[in-house]
Amino acid sequence: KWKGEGTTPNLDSIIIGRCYEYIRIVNPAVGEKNCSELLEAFKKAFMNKDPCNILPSDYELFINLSQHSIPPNKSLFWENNQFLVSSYAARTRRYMPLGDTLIGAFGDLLNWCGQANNTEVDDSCPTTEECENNAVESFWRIASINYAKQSSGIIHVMLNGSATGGAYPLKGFFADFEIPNLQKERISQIEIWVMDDIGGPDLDSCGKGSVQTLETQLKEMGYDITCIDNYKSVLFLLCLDHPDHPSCPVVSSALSAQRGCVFSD
Ligand code: NMN
Repeated sequence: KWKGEGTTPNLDSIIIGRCYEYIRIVNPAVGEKNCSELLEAFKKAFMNKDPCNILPSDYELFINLSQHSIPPNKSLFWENNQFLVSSYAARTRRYMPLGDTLIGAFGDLLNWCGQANNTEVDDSCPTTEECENNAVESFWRIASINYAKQSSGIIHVMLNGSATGGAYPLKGFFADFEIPNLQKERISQIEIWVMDDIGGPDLDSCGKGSVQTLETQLKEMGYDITCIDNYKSVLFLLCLDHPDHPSCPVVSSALSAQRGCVFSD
């Protein structure tokens, strides 16, 4: 039928589990929520409907019910490095990217769609090339818009300097749905981090290529911008898997401590 992956098996159970884990353990600051009610509102957006006729506004009730504040300085936007972002963010302990909000928890890494005149989910779903108004695309559009509107203080953006097609794609959720919805008066600064893959090509960096396009665009909108190439804190995380690679920092005090250990005994 459709070219895209079908609904993730056990979707309801995964979502209920994630929802309670989020409100009870990950981020109890969101307060009391009825996760069954949230799941019903989520499913109402797309169940029993033509899977190519789902609009972002169909998720409005779900978004309103699951809304919570994003603490200032905790927003982290990104393109082309979802897994690096989620490990760096550490489930809200360091940052709170969209995937680490309650709304994001309902969709992160999952897939879903319904069928017209049928109360079952489908085992194949339309891709955005097949139709733009599909259940997953429309969900992330409204989720991204809402997340950008809630973001304040210093805004962080993590881009991939080794991405083919540019670190800052001109078509993507960040460009199309997040930047236009940032609330300028609540934002003090935007800090861009351009991380190259370890051993990967250095295609884009601060002041060059598509990153320059982004910097110019944001400056023209009146934002105060800083850009950092291979921000050290994130680089340490990348280097966990490549400790001896020449582009990984040598921590001098750790080295002397190690030496100290060898000689002190
Ligand atoms: O790389 P794409 O899919 O264009 O989207 C990344 C941006 O859009 C991020 O800034 C993020 O806030 C938002 N987004 C996040 C998810 C997710 O967390 N799984 C999905 C789609 C869009």
